[in-house]
Amino acid sequence: MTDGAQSLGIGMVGHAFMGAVHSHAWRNVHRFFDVPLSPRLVVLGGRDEQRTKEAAARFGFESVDTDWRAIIEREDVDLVDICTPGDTHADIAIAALEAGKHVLCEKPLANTVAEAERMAEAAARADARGVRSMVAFNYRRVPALSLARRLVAEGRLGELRHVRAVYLQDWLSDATSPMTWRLRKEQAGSGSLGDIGAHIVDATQFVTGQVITGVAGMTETFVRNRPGAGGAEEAVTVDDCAVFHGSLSSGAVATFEATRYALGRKNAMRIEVNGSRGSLAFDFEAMNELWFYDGDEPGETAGFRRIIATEPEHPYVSAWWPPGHGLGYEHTFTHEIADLLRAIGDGQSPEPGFADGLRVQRVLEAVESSAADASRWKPVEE
Ligand code: SOE
Repeated sequence: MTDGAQSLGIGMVGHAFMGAVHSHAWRNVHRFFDVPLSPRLVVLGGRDEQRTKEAAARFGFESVDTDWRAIIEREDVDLVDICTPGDTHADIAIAALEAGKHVLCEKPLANTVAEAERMAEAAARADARGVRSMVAFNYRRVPALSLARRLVAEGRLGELRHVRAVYLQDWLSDATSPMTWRLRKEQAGSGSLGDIGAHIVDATQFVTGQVITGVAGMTETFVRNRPGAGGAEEAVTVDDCAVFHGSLSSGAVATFEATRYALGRKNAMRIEVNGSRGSLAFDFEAMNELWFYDGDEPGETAGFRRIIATEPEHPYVSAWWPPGHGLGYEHTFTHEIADLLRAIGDGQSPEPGFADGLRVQRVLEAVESSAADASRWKPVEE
C-alpha cells in the first residue's frame, strides 16, 4: 500500500473492454506497487447514461457524465483515461492536455497520421508544462517481453537478423457474426492492421530497441458484409488481415501478420527474434514463458530453453505472487499504470509517449499505402 500518497483524480471515457481492464488497474495499482499517487475513480464517461451508470457501479467510479468535455473541465479530474474507439482519441486527448490534464490513451494512438501528429504536438507542448501522456501499448509490460528487451539490449542475441511478429485471433472467423465498430473505417481507422497490428509493430520496436524504416504489404477483407443493426447487411470498410514486411534501423528484416480469422488462435501475439548469438520467442497464449536459444551453448546441449518469467528477478513480478504462480493479461495494464504514475510523480515523460504512438501510426499508414499500390504486386501467370 502506498501510504500517504497524494490522490490523483481519474476521469475515464469509455467503459467497454478497455474501460473494464483499465478500471481494474486503477483500483489495484497502489495496493501492489509503491507509487507516488493514489488513484481516485472520480467520473466515468459514456454516451448512454444508464449503461454508464451501471458500468460506474461495477467499476467503482463515484459519478458519471455523458459529455467528455465536462469531464475534462472538472477540477477533481487530474488525468483523463481514453478507452474509446480511435475516432475520438485526438479530440479528447488534445482538449485534456490543453486543460492541463495528464492523459492515458488506448492504442492505436489515432485513426490517421494527421491526427497522431496533432496529438504528439499537443503532448510535447503539455510535457513542457509537466502534463504527462502515455499510449497504452500494454504488451510492453508483459514481464517476459520486458525480459526479452533486456536480453537484446545486453547483446545476448548479438547482431539482429530477423524479427517474426504475428498477432492471430479468430473472433471474426464466423462470417455471420454481427457488425461491430471495429469493422467501420470511420470509427476504427483500420481493421486488424490498427487494432492488433499496432501491438506487434510497437512490440518489435520495443524488444529490439530499433525502429522500422520501411515496409511493404498487403491487406485483405474476407467477409465484405455483415449483419448490421436490425439485421440489414452492412459493408465492412476495413481490412480483415494485414501481412507485411519491413526493415529495421540496424538492417534486420522483419515480417508481420495481423488477423482475426486464424481459426483456433485466440490471442496469439507472438514475436521471435533471431540474432548472430542467440534467439528468443514469445507467445502471449503462454505469456509467462520466454523461449531463449543461447548460441554460445556447446552444440551437444544447445537448444531453446523455456524461461518461466515468474521470478523476482523478472520485471514487475516481485509486486505480485511467489515464484511460479504466473500473471495474466490484466496485470500488464496495472504495470503500465504503475509506470505512468511513477513518471508523473518523478516529473518524467512516460513511455511509450505519443511520439511513439505517432511512429506506429506512420508504419500503419505506410502499410496501407503499400497495399493500395498495385504496382508493387507481381502477378504470377497460371
Ligand atoms: C482486439 O480484439 C483486442 O481487444 C485489441 O483491441 C486489444 O488491444 C488486445 O489487447 C486484445 O484484442
